[in-house]
Amino acid sequence: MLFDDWCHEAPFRLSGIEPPPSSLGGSPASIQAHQGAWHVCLKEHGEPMNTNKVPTKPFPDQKPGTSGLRKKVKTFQQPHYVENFVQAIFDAAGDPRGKELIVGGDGRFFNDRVVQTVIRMAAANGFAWLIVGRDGLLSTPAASCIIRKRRAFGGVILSASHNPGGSEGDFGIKFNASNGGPAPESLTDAISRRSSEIDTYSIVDAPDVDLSRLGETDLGGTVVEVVDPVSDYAALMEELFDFDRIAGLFASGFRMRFDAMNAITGPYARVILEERLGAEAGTVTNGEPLPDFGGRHPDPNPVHARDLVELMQRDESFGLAAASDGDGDRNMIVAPGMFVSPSDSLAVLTANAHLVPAYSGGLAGVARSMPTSRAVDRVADSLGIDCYETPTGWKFFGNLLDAGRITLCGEESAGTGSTHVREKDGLWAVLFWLNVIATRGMPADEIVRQHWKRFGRHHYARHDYEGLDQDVANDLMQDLRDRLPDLPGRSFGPLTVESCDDFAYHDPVDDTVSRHQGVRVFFREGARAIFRLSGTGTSGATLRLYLERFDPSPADDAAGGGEPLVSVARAAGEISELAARTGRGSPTTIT
Ligand code: VG1
Ligand code: CO
Repeated sequence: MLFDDWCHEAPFRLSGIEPPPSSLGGSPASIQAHQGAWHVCLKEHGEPMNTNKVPTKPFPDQKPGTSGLRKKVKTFQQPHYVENFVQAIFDAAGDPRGKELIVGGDGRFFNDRVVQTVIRMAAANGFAWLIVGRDGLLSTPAASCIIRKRRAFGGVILSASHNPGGSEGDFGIKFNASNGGPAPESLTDAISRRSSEIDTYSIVDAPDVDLSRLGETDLGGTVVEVVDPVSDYAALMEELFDFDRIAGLFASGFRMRFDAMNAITGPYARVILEERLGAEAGTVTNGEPLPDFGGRHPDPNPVHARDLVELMQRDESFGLAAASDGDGDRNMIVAPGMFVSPSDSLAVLTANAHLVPAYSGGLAGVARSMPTSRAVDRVADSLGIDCYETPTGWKFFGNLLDAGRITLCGEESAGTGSTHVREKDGLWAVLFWLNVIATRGMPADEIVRQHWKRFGRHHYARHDYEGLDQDVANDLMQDLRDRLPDLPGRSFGPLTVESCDDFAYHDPVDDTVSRHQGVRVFFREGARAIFRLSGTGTSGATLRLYLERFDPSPADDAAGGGEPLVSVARAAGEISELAARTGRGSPTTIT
């Protein structure tokens, strides 16, 4: 039978939704092409449905930041606001007809409404197949996993990640491309351009799809398939890590606490840690995704998850504590008596990667975002592998991962990831730690201390100045850039500036250049201060000041980065005239 004939009968196959047999003759030849053509064929033969072309006017503020478009819920609730941006994505990302799209979000307030809008618009724009997480839920790394597994066109992820939720909080939309990773800058620029000229969007007339039941629904020839959000992701984790060994660790009485912060990771952590690996019931706390995250700020750091740090100071029966953020891509690791800085965590995982089945064959290279401490650089050096320094945000790692130049990567903001998906991945990092602890048979704090002994310690802290006046923050950064040529050789207290620059990244894979990614000041004494403005905030400006100081022979105690960084913070304050310009005597948050 020829493909075209098979296609002709497709309406009769809709209820069964079986792919064309690979034995079909005629073109297209490959299975991949068969799948695509089959989707087109379903599209042609499915139930006709009314598609509306709705006139609209551009909004001036739909420019994606570090990770997608993030605004107050109220902004997204304006008529046409969501629709305009989603149409801009579809217009900029390439011809959607006959393609497959993954849709889901972190469950925050408005997720349930926007997911239905995206489904109706995707159907109107000609997508043939939509994979939607049950109840509209998908963690960011799980979405990336499914895009890759299904070789989909891409994914629309509804999340403002670590930003607060609820009706007064934030919402966000991001698009991930067919490699599973955040849209690269060229695409986010194109989306933003399109949003500024848009005059219509397409949407089908249809009732809400019931997302509470697994299975398929036909929406004007577009198949909406509701899937379990956890199973593909859990299966991938099982391939990467030694689950038997980790289960053995739990069976021997190892206890841990995982705080899902009433965000998306609860269902994932329950299945993987408690059901598959046998961690005791109650290991996962705050496991129910809630629209307002229970009123907490789903940003896993020692401030917003202070109780975990305190637990690990006082209760010796726990071997590890961890938390993730709103959309499940960040990880916070707390060892007995010790918060592990994310920069250190990346370095420790890199140094121990050979103990994990997925990485036992060696690492191609590693990458860290520029503000992330240079701890991992030392490990890369000792392993004889390349270490890349990228701007903040996951979109810059994608090219390096796709090109096979790196295997692991991470950021100071609690993001760590690898080739397994194209996003940072919170639970993955926790499983990595568990695999290392189980294999080395050593407590997590001891693993970190030994790491410092071998490589030295990079004391690290980030000072955030939130809610600044936008102009004040922009002027501070501009004046700082203007003064860079005069800084080398000048002393600030005990520190002398060795060099400084306005960080620009030259992507070695596609040759694009990204400028103004933060100001770096290096001091002769092994210290560094970085200044940059956040690209994820939704009110005023947030100035991030990143402080680092290397200590080649650290004391054995686990005390945080405070003391060694005092002089670095002072020097940074003087250089930028921080207090005088912002009127702030101290940061809003220190992590
Ligand atoms: C912050 C972090 C950055 C991270 C980004 C997205 O960006 O600093 O490292 O990649 O959030 O993380 P910014 O521009 O505010 O510094 V998530 O988990 O909020 O998507
Ligand atoms: Co996140």
